[in-house]
Amino acid sequence: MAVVAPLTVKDYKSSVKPTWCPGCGDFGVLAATYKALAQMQLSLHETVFVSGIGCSSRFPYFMSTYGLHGLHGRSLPLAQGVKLAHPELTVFAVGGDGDMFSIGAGHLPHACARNVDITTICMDNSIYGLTKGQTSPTSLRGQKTKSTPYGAILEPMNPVMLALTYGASFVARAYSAKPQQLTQIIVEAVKHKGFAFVEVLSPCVEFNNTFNQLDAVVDIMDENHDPTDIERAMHLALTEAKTNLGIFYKVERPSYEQEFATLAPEKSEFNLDTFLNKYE
Ligand SMILES: Cc1ncc(C[n+]2csc(CCOP(=O)(O)OP(=O)(O)O)c2C)c(N)n1
Ligand code: SF4
Repeated sequence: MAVVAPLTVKDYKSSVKPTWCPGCGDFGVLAATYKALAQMQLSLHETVFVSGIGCSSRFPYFMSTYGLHGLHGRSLPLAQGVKLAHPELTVFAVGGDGDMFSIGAGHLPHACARNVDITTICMDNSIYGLTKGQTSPTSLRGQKTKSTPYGAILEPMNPVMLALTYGASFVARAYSAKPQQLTQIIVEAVKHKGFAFVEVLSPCVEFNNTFNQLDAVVDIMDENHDPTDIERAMHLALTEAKTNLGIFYKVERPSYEQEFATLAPEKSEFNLDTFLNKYE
């Protein structure tokens, strides 16, 4: 019997060199993702990265898995579609805070509630990087950007709080400069059977370099946080004095695919053919 060598980090790297600025936080997210995939031995031909548009959305080019670079703000519907058509695949939706909380914000509540088994990684740099530095929904109040030269007027959105409120079954926050924890969170998010939302603080060194401001991070996993306690998860998400990192919430709930299968017991194989046969 032929012995198959285990996949290494190198196997997940594509031949395309990342085009990000030197020092961009997204490099840390990419490296942690390679490590997480190698740790899980995910097969290249059964893994797909789906993105929208933005610097962070270039991610699929740098992976040797399958990838789909979609439209701005549409990574979530595309990724859910891929998963429903091919449930055997491990599917990721990746992109930036502009992509997911601005133009694509309408998809987030439904993706959280629907609970399709995909992993979402939002590289949050609180700025529009690709278009050269405009305010995003997570920009801080007072933040000076190309589109708010006198300072942003609005309070920032809180992605972790949003995902908790929308009913996501797995919610975490990580930091691109803390690669070990980030790798572990990605592994746990993929293992989770349902919609997993991971916000990754991933500074844009060109237009909003917050690396120095993110020193006061606290690992809630070290504090014996019970991830099934939604009230404490919300309390930790709302804490402003420090930046909490870790798995805020994780609960077992049937995925959309599982729920659907119970509605069509005579066709327990859930795939696109179920629909196509029906309408032929
Ligand atoms: C429909 C549409 N509207 C606007 C744009 C212009 N645009 C491209 S990327 C982007 C925002 C990028 O910010 P973010 O999603 O946070 O990603 P980052 O570049 O910071 O990683 C915008 C507004 C576009 N490509 N398509
Ligand atoms: S502009 Fe910002 S987000 Fe885009 S690659 Fe450069 S550092 Fe990264």
